[in-house]
Amino acid sequence: MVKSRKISILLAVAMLVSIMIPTTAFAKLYGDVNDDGKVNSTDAVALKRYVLRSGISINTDNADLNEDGRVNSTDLGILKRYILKEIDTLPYKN
Ligand SMILES: [Ca+2]
Ligand SMILES: [Ca+2]
Repeated sequence: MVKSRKISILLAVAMLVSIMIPTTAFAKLYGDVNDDGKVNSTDAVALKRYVLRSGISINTDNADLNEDGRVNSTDLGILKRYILKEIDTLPYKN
């Protein structure tokens, strides 16, 4: 009886972990430069500041929108176009 309860608790924990991991800890949201879970003009502002070397910290993994390994004005241009709905999906490679 006690053993089966332990197993069901373990199963419940395992299920919770498997549900939570893809959506939180390791999720990558391209364009979410400030890591708030949304892609909007705030991210463009943050990325612009970063590109202009104003010393702010951003999520550079999410900011490399053309996946060239660098975060620069090209990525800023892509993010602006994405926010303006000129691009449907990120990352954007051309
Ligand atoms: Ca954001
Ligand atoms: Ca890039």
